[in-house]
Amino acid sequence: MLYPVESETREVKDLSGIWRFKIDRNHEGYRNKWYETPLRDTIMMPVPASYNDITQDATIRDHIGDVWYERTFFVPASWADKRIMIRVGSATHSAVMWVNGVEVAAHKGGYLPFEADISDVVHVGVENRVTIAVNNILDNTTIPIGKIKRYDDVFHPPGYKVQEIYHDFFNYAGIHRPVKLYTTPKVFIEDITLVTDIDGMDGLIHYNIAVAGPTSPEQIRVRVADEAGNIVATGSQLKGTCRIEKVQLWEPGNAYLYTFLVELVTKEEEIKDCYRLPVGVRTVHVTNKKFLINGKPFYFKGFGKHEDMDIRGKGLDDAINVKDFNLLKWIGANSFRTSHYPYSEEILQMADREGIVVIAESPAVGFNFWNDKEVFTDEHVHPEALAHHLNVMEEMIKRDKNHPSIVMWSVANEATTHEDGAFSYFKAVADKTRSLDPTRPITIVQNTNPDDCKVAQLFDVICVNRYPSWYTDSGHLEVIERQLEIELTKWHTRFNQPVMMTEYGADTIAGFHSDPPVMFSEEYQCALLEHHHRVFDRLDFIIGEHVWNFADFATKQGVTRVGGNKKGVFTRQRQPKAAAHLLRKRWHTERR
Ligand code: BDP
Repeated sequence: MLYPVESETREVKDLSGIWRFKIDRNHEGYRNKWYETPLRDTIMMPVPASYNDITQDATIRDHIGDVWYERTFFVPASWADKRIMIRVGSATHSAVMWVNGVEVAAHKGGYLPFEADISDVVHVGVENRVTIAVNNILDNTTIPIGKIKRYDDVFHPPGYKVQEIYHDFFNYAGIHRPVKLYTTPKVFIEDITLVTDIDGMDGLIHYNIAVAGPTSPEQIRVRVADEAGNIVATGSQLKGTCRIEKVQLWEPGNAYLYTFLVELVTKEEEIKDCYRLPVGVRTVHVTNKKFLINGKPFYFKGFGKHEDMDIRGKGLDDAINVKDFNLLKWIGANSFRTSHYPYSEEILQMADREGIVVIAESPAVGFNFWNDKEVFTDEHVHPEALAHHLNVMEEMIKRDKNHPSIVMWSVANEATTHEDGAFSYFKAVADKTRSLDPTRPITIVQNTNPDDCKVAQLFDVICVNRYPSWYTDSGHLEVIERQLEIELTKWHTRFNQPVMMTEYGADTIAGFHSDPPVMFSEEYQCALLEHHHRVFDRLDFIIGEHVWNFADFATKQGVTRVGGNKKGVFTRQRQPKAAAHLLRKRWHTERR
C-alpha cells in the first residue's frame, strides 16, 4: 500500500485539525444513523490525537465503545476527472467511515491505515462531510486481545462493565494518524514492491509494479536517481531488476537513499502518473550466532519504545518523533523495536532517513494474562483472532515492505508459547509472514522458559524479555548474572539461533537516589543494566540489547503503576535519567 505523496500527477490534502466529536454513551449512533446528518452537540477534538487525555472528563477518558468524529471539506474543481481517495492513517481499534452519509470503508485493527475511493460520492462546489465512528473495544477476537468484564452484583451499578486489557500500556483510542485526501489519475500506479541485493560492488533493485485502472498504460518508465539526482539505473517493464554500479549502501548510522521513480507515459511522452519511492540498498541475513546487515555483523543497541506522550497519547506528533530520533542518536542507539504495534509510517520514514534499524512488531500482545488458565483455547483466543492476526500481518507487510530500516518482523510479544495450542497458532502466523515476505527474518518476542517453548523453531532469532531482580528476586541485583547466563545459553543451545535481549529494565523514579541502590532509584536502574551488560559481553551469540523502555509511558491504573510505567531511560517528557548517561557511554564505544 503506497503512502500518499504529492507528485506532478498527484495531490494530497491533509484533513488534520479540529474535528467535531461526540461520545456515543447510549450506543445509539448506528441505530439513529448519526452519519446521515451533521452531528449535534459536539465538542472539539484534535486529529491526530488520542481523545482520552484531551478533556477534563474521566468518562470520556474511560469510555468503552464508539466515539464519532466529523468534519467537512471541499474538493477543488481541478479534481473533477481524478480518482479521489480518502485515507485514515489509523483509527484505534476499529472504525467505519462515511462520506456524505455513504459508507465508504470499515476497518478492524488500530495501528494500520485504510482507505476508500470516494470519487463517486464527493461533490465539487459544495461542502462534503466525512464521519468516522471509532470503537475501542478489545475482546477475544481482536489484536491486542482483551475482554469486556461485566458485573452483575449489588456492589456495582446495573450494567457495569470494564474493559480488561492484558497489556501494559494505556488503551489510547481515537484517530491517531492523519486523515488525508489524495488524488491519482484514473490509470494509476497502485503498488511498488522493491527487494534489494548486493552483487560485488553493485546494488540490485528487484522491482514489481502494479498498475490499475480502466485501460493499460502505454509505457512504463523506471528510473533510479542517487541523492544528487543523477540517474543511475533505468527500466521499462512492470517487473525487472535495476543494477546500480558502485552502489552506496544503506547502512545503519549511514543511510543512503536512492529515489525509485515510476512513470506511466504515453507514446507522446506525456506523463500520466508518477510516484517516487525512497529506496535503500541493503541485505539482511541470520546465522546461528550473528545478525548480518550487508554481510557485516550488526549488534542491536537501543530500546523497546512506545508511541506515547502527554495529552496527545498515541497521536502522531512530528516534534516528539524528531526529538526521539535526536535522543536515539545522542545516546548512541542504532535501533528500536516498534513494541507493541506497528508505528506510524512517518516514524519509519525517519528511521530510513536517519539509518536507525527497526524491528517491526505486530499488535499481538496480551496472549499471556490468564495466569493459571490456558490461553490458546477458543474461549480466550477465538479463531477470529487468528484470522485477524493473519490479516494484520498482511496489512503491516503490505504497508511497510519497502522500508530499508525494517530488518525483521516480530509477530507477537510474550505469548504463552509453552502451551501445545501455541504451536499451531504461531505456525500459521509464521508461515503466513514468510509467504508475505521471504526476504526478512522473523521472530517472536518471548518470556517463556527455554525448556518449555514450543514455537521458537518456527522463527530465525530468539528474542527474550526478562526482569531478574525486578519481578523475580526483587531487590537482589546479585542474582542477575547467574540467572541470565544460564537462561540465554539454554535458548541458544536448544534452538541454535542468535539471541537478542528485547526487554530488560527497572522502574525508576527520576530524582530518587539511593546508595546502596534500592528498587526505583536511579542507582538501581544503572546497576541492573550493568549486570546485564556484563553477561551480554561474555556471550558470543548475543546479537543485541534493547532496554525496556526508551521513555516512561502511560498504562492502565493499578497498584504496580504510579502514574504509568517508569522503566524509561528518559522520562515521559524526554529528560535523561542517570541510566541514559551510562548507556551513552557504553553505546558510543564501538564493540563487537
Ligand atoms: C513486559 C512487557 C511490557 C511491559 C513490561 C513491564 O512486554 O509491555 O511494559 O513487561 O512490565 O512483560 O514493564
